[in-house]
Amino acid sequence: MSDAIAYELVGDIAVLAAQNPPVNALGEPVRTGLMEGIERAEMDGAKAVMIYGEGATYFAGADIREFGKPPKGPALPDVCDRIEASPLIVVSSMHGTALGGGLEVALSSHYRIAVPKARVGLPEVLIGIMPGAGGTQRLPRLIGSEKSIDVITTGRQVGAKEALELGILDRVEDGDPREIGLAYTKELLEKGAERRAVSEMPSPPGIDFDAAYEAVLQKGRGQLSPAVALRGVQAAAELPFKEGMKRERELFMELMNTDQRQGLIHAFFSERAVSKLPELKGVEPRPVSQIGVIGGGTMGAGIATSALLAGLSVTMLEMSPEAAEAARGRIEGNLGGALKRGKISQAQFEEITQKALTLTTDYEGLKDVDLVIEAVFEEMDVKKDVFRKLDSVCKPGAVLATNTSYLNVDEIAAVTKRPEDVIGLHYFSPAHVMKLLEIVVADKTAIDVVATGFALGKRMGKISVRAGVCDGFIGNRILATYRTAADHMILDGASPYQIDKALEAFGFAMGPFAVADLAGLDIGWAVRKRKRAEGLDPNARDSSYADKLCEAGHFGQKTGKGYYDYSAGAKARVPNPEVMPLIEAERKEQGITPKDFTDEEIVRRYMAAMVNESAKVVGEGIARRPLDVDMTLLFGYGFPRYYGGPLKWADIQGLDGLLADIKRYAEEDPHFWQPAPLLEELVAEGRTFDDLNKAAG
Ligand code: 3H9
Repeated sequence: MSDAIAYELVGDIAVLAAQNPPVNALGEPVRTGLMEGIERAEMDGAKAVMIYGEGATYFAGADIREFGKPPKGPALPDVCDRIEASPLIVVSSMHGTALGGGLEVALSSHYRIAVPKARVGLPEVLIGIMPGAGGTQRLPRLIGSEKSIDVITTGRQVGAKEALELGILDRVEDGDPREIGLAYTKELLEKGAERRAVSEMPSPPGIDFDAAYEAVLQKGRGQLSPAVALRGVQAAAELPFKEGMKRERELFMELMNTDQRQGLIHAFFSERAVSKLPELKGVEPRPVSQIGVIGGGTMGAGIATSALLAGLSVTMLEMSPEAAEAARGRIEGNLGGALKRGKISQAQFEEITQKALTLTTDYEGLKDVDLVIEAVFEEMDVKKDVFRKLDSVCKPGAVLATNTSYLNVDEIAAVTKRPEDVIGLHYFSPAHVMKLLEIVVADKTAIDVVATGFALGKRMGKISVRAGVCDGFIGNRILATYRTAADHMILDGASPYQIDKALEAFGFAMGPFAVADLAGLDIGWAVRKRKRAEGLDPNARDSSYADKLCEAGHFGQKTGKGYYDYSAGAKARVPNPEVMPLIEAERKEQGITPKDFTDEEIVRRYMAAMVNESAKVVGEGIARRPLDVDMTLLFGYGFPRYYGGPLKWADIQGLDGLLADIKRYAEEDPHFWQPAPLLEELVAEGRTFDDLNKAAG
C-alpha cells in the first residue's frame, strides 16, 4: 500500500489517514493510497471508512506541482467517484484547510464532520483553474447554484460554522480529528445511517447564468477562471451528473491550458519563495518587541499602525507636541478602520492606543527600542542628521532602518559608527494596507539584521523582497523607466487618456497617469527636479508639460485637478482640458510631428521598457532572482496577478520577440532603449527568466 495513506481497521471501521506533509496535497501516492484503502476496506469486510489527515490539515488540495506534467496514477475525479460509489459508509473528518481537491474528496464522502477551526473552500480559481474533481457538480447539489457561485468564483475559505449552516458540513465538533471522526462514524453505524451520495441528489434550480457570468467576468478585470468556473455550476443545474462531470472536465482543461494558469501558479509559489533566501538559513533574527518610528506623516503613521497591529509596542517621534498629536490622530484613524473592518476588537483598539503606542518629541525616548524606522523628509541631509542622532541614543544592537524610497543607504549608514546595524525598510503607502516591503541590504549590513528585517516583515504580514542599493531599488527604479516610456509616447503622439485606457484594458487597476494623480504629481516633479539638478544625460529626452501642470497648482486628486478633473468626484475621471494644449505646445516646441499609436503598441512599449529595466535590475544583482521583481511589481505596483509578474509575462510572450522590439525601438532612441545584457544572454542561450528562478532553488 502507498505509505502516503495509512490504513488501520478499528472494529468495523477502516481508518484512512493521510500522511503527506506539510499540507496533505493529493499527489499521486495519496490518490493511489485512497484507491487502495477503499478497496482494502471493502475486502476486509469493514462497514465504514473514515478519512482524515494527520498533521496540520485534511487534504489542502491537488498537488499543484504536478500540473503541466504527464499524469500519473489514478486521476482525482476517478478517486472521488470510487469513494462515493463504495457500498460502505464513507465519512470525512476535517481540520485545518479542506481546500480544492480536498473538499472534493470530502464531498464524495457520504458524511462530513469538522472541527470548529476548520475552513473549507474551492480556491482553484485563485490559481487560474477551477474545481476539476466534481466540485462544481457536487457543491451545487448540496447548497444550490447561487451560494456555490459565491464560494467557487471567489475561492474564499468558508469557516466551519458557516459551512455547517450552508449544508457543506453535517456536524461541527471540537476535538481530535481522528477521534471525532471515529465517534461520528460509530454513531452513524449504530443508528443504521445509509450511504448518501451527493451525485444522486437532484440538480439545483438554475438562475440567470448569463447575467451572472457577465458580472463575474467584469469583477475579474480580465481574469478568466472565476467566470469559466461559473459555467461548471451552470452545468450542474442543467445536466445530469455524468454529463455535468464531462462539461466540468472540458472547462477545467480549457483553463489548465491558459497562460493565466501559469501566471497565477507562478505567483502562488513565488509569493512563498520570495522571502526564503539561502543566506538566511539558520540565521537568528535579533529579538524585536519595541520599535521606534520617526515621522508621523502618512507613511510613518502607516508603518506604526502596521507594527501595532502586529502586536509590537511603538514609540513615535515627532518634532513638536502638535505634530505628535496629529500623528496620533492619523494612527488612531487607521486603527479605527481596522476596528470597523473587524480586524481588531474594541478592547484591542483601546489596549493598543492606550498602552502600546507612545508619542515623544525627544530622541531619548528611543533609547530602549529594538528597531527604529525613520520616515522623515526624503532628503539626504535630513536623513543623515536623523541617523547621527540615532547613533548617539539607541542601545547597542538596535536595528536602525530607513524608509527611503531611493536614497543611497550606504551613504546614510556611513554617518553612524555602526553601519552593520543599518538597513533599508521600504514600505509602500498606505503602509498598513500595502503588502510589499523592500528590504534594502547595504554593503555593510550584518546578516542577522537582514534576518531581522525579514522576520519583522513576516510579523507584519508583508511580502518581503530583498533589494540591493541603487536609485529606486527594485520597484521605483523599474517604475521610473516604464513611466518614462509612457512620457515618451505622449511626446510622440499618444494621450495620457489613451495610455491609461490601454493599460487598464491590459489588466492594471489604474493606468499610470491616474496613479500619478492619486499619488500626487508633486512627487514626480520633485524627482524630475532632483534628476535635472544631478545632471541629465545629454542624450536623454526630457519634457516639461507635467512641470507646467504642477506650476499651475495641479497636483492630482488632492488639489482636484491633475491629468484628470476630479470636481465630480474621485471616480469620475474627466480629462483635464488644460493638459492636451500643454502637451501639444511641447510637441511643437520640440519639433515633433505626432503619430498615432494603437493600444497594442502602447502596451508593447510600456511592457518592453518594464521588462528591459527588470532584466537590468536582476542582471546587476539588485534583485536576486526574476521572481523578486515579479513579486515587487505584483504587491507594490498593481501589476495584474494573473500574468505572474513582468518577467513571467515576458517568458510567456517569448523573450526573443521582446528583445527584437527593444532593438527596433532603439533605432529611434538608442539612449533609452539599451537592451539589458541579461536579456540578450537569455535569448542567445534559449533560456527563460524562470530558468534563473529554478537555478536559484
Ligand atoms: C485543486 O485542488 C484542483 C482540483 O480541483 C482538481 C484536480 C483534478 N500543492 O502556504 P504555506 C506547499 S487545485 C503543492 O506556506 P500555510 C507550499 O508551497 C489546489 N504544494 O502554508 C509550501 O511549500 P514550501 C487547490 C502546496 O499554512 C507548503 O505547502 N488548493 C499546496 O500558510 C506550506 O504552504 C489550493 O489552492 C498544493 N496544493 O497555508 C490550496 N498547497 O514549504 C493552496 C501548499 O516548500 N494552498 N503547498 O514553501 C494554500 O492556500 C495554503 O498553502 C494553505 C496552507 C492554506 C493550504
